[in-house]
Amino acid sequence: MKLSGFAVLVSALLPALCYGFAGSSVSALLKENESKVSKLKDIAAQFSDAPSDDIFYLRYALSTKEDDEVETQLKETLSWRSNEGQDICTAAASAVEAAMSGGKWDNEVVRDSAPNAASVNKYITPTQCLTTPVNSGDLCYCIRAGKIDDNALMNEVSLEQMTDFFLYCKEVNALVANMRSEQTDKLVTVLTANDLSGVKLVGGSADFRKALSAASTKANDLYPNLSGPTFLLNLPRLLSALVKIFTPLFPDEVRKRLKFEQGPLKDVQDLTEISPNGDASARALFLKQIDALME
Ligand SMILES: *[C@@H]1O[C@H](CO)[C@@H](O)[C@H](O)[C@H]1NC(C)=O
Ligand SMILES: CC(=O)N[C@H]1CO[C@H](CO)[C@@H](O)[C@@H]1O
Repeated sequence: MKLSGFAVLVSALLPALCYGFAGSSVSALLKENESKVSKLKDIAAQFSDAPSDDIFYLRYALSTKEDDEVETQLKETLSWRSNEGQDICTAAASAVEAAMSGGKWDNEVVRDSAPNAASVNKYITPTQCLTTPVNSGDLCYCIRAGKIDDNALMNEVSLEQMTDFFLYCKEVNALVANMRSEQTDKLVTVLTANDLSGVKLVGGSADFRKALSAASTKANDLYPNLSGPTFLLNLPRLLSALVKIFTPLFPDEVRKRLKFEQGPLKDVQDLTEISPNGDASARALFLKQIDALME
């Protein structure tokens, strides 16, 4: 499956324990955690449309939280998925299925199926926002908020609609990560490369930032064991001011795992260059830089 250009907006970024979980394969983890997974699946049976995918439950089973906390978290997720989140989850599932039906990833259908696509897609395209596989087998969600006309965008959509759009992107990423985990027998993580070049210190849309933040907080609960480190790249000189704007967007646990770096994506004009169908040398450099950041 090709993920080139699979564009999604993320914000959020769950904590990752250090990268380097070279450990067990998905099949071994499923086996060792079989009883926990099946207990979680029994709980899920009370909800309509609960996912059937074992890896979805495995990510809960691997939680370091107490069992009753994990069960509560699962119930809350499933309740969201069958109520407020239902349209988002249904749209994401059919989009991913349609995207793969031709044998190679068709990103357009994923973009077109997003909530409020008609408005949002005018402002957010794969040139500023895309998810691409990296050498480790994980997915890297790349975003350049500074290249998005957030004020114009937020004139067309509400804070809630924008949040739904981001949650849809996270659901698509989660579905793809679980599918690839199954195919590769390695638990796939979603890394985030947040390129801050061109980001405005003042004048950006507060609602856009609030939507990122709301989706980030929600996703932290909805997708345990999914998100890896967040790289904050190419921070302009006015560093401290920017840090103040950006870090409150992230939940506490995430804040601790933010990594500031210069370099990756710096000379990339358009993010599609780093996709597998993009510019071979730009992609090779990006992959090398991400490998270095993950060490
Ligand atoms: C998922 O859980 C495994 C096992 O506890 C852990 O090693 C890995 O780092 C976790 N991944 C993320 C992204 O939290
Ligand atoms: C509850 C449980 O069985 N957890 C196990 C899941 O698999 C990991 C990795 O093998 C074990 O370390 C856990 O104890």
